[in-house]
Amino acid sequence: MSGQLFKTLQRSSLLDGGNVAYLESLYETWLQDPDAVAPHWRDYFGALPAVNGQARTDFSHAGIRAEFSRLTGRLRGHRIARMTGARLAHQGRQVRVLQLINAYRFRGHQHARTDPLQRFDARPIPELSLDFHDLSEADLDTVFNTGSLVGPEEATLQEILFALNRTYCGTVGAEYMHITDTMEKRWLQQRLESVQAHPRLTNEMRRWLLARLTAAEGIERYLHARYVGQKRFSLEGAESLIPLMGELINRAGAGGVREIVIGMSHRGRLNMLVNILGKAPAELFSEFEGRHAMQLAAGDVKYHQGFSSDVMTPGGKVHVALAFNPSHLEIVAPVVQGSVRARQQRYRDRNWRMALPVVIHGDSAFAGQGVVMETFNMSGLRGFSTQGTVHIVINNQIGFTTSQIKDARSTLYCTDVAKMVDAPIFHVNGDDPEAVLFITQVALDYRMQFSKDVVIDLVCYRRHGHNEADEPAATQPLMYSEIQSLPTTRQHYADTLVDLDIVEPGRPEELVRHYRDQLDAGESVTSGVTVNNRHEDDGPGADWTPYFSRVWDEPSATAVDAETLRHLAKRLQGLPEGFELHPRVAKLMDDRRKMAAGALPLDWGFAESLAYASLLDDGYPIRLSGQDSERGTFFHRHAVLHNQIDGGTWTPLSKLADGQPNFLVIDSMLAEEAVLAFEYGYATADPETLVIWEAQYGDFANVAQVVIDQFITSGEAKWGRLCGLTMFLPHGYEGQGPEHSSARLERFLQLCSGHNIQVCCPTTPAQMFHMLRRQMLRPFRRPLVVMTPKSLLRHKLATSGLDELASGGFRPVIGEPADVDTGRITRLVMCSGKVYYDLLQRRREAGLEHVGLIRLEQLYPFPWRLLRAELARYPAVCEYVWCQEEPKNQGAWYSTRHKLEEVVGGDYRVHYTGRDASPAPAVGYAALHVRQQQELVEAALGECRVSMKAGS
Ligand SMILES: Cc1ncc(C[n+]2csc(CCOP(=O)(O)OP(=O)(O)O)c2C)c(N)n1
Repeated sequence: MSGQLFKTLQRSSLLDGGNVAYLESLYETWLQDPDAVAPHWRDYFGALPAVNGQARTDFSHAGIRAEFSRLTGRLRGHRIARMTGARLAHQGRQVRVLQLINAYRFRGHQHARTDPLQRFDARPIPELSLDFHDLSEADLDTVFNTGSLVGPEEATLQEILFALNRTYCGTVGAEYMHITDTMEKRWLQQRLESVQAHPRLTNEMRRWLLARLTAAEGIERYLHARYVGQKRFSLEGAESLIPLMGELINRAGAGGVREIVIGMSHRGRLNMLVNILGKAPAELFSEFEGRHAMQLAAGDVKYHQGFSSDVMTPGGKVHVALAFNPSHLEIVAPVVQGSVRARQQRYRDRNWRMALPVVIHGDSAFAGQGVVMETFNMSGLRGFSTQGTVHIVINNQIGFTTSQIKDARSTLYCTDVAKMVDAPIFHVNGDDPEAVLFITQVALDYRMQFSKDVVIDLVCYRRHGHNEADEPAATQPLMYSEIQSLPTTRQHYADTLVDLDIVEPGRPEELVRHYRDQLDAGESVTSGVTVNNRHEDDGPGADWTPYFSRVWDEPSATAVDAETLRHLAKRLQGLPEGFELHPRVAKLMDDRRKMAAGALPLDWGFAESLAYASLLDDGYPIRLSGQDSERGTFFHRHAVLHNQIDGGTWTPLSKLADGQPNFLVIDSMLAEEAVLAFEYGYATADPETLVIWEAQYGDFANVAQVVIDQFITSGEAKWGRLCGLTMFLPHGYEGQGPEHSSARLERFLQLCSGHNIQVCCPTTPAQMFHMLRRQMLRPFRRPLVVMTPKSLLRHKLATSGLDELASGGFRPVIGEPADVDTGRITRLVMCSGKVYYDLLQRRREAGLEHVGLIRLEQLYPFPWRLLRAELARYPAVCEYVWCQEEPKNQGAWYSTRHKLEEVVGGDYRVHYTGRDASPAPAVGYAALHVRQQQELVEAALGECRVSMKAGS
């Protein structure tokens, strides 16, 4: 090996003269960054042998050092004698020139002119100075090898510096040296450093840029003058966003993208709607004038409205959807990911990347909100990746009144979080529209090439206050006096084009007038854009028309005949040859075999599997994600089996039949907010798939409360968006302490209105089966919140027979069985969830035959009709009781009591039995838990009147 390497060294032209010091420095440079050295050196160093398994990049390792000194020693012997002093000195400088090149690649962005306000002098970066590298002006005319710098192999230091400054310290600051993948870095260097790769802008393109900037500025000025003081969250100061988006859509279309979903918050949204998505200005004006169509239960402000259009591009039509967003500044990001993933799923047989997510951020929000990090963390996960998102930060260097540098972040840039996924980050001066255009092309091409996230940091400013009624100078006087003195981006660019004779004097003003005239006429100001804003046609392949029913209790045939169930159960048992299950899993599979044969009653996990299998059989794809959902937190699901011999996996539900719908059960990353938002986004883009998010324990749903409040429960009222998302929230008081007991049922019930969601607490496997099937088979889509069980998963009473799956349906109310003499019941206990089994057992033990039990399996929409019908079966009742495990201020009591009393009717009151009100959901002392549980059961059954609470 050494001999071979030695020959390589001898052959190397760079080593001509045999400078060992040079070789060593080159090696050190390579260790820091393999791309900093020429390709043949990269190959050579890469080929150095690992010693004793130690990576060759560990130069400190004695073995590597020894190997290396052997080689350099031999070289020294052969060549050094022939070196002249001048030659040696030159080689030393050559090494330092390569290090200087590297320094520009690493740190040039810090010296770049990316800030249009130029409030700070470009930072002096010592590493970019000649001094730092022991070089001087005297070296400027010396010719050096350029190493891996794209361009000629040799150039004077002066030329090298010119190229480096142009690439790395102009109006673009490119950060990419943190990327570990060498191919990506090389690709980016090619695009950034090579002059040929920079677009030669035609004059036509320049005029297009000016026209787009005129539009961006024009709409804001028009609204400013016409609707004085009304909030519009102006884009002014960041007008380059409009040509950026125009170019992005065009280029994406040309590159084969068919759908783009854009997520953005308030800033510049109205501008986007009119200038990119082609919303008719007249429609926007009528919203400013308060003349909305008012078709929705609540509606939303104009800068939260979603919209979609078909945009004609050189590659054909692209469906562009601007996602509805609430006021939370970043939560739409994971929603967009889910929506795009659903759309990509439709293209999966062709090219997943045909749907592209684009997310536009504010600088403060990007740096501040944790969900940004969560969303980046998703970007490479197999169940969540969308093959790369283009992120654009409207970096206006302020957040409402908060100063960026002092108070908004601890990082150098607001974009630093993106480095966690090795995303390249391009800081670009928003006042240089041509640079913005160039970087947009590089960013999009990178995403299309590598299927990874990329960030454009559009460094700009905010011309007005946070909103138009706000006075920014009150808190940022210096910044705003600077801003007042700046020409607008359009003006600046128009002057440049006039100076260059590309545009005739007077033409820019003509463009301004023309745009204003278009707005006056209320007509669309975009060309090649067709508004396609109908929910029923939500992009290619998504048809919502079958799901517009609003009747929640429309019957649906959820039963599946026993023969089909047995066939599906058999398919679920199939395993590949030689697949060895863990003994506990093998026992579970064996039990399921017996359940299908009628030898054992069905448990929860099996009924759930059969619900999925039968829905797949009916043609519905399924997607279930959550922490540890593949196995199931409580060891009950085992949707993915693991071969104990080779670690291979097998998912029986995806092996039911050839060509079956997609079944994906996936362990999610350990986050709730972004994951739930993702699944909401998925469900709003795909009515055909059963989409389920499962919390590890129900209480963790509160980490995603913003998704529940701002999307799941209110999305339809605000935006008319339908969504069939299902949430599994393990819930039940089992002595596990304050945190793992409650899914905070009360919070969901408080959010219920207008049949916006469904809240169910199924207590049998058959109920779970029918409920899940009902969610897909009914002609409407509404979110379903399920309080799922823990101990009931293995409770000997919480079982069902196969016949219960083969007949009947989901029962929102379950009273006493038909064979019970309900005429003798004088005390009726109503409850929901697992406490039913505690009541049942105690009633049996105590022989309390006068007590009847009714389960409310669906708490919302409240089953008025069914409960009334059920109560009619108990003519002798004189005491009505509600029993719950949750403390009185929690659970269903306060939101359900008035409904129960209305149904009970007459002078009857419904008495509360349950835990006293409490600030914590449950106690942490196991013994106290047991005592409380026993007391509330006895109180409900009327055994212990003392602790029974009056219903007031
Ligand atoms: C999660 C969240 N927290 C707080 C707010 C209130 N808020 C609205 S805009 C804003 C400042 C945003 O600054 P930045 O992200 O820089 O965007 P800009 O408005 O400057 O474009 C704040 C704090 C919000 N809408 N959402």
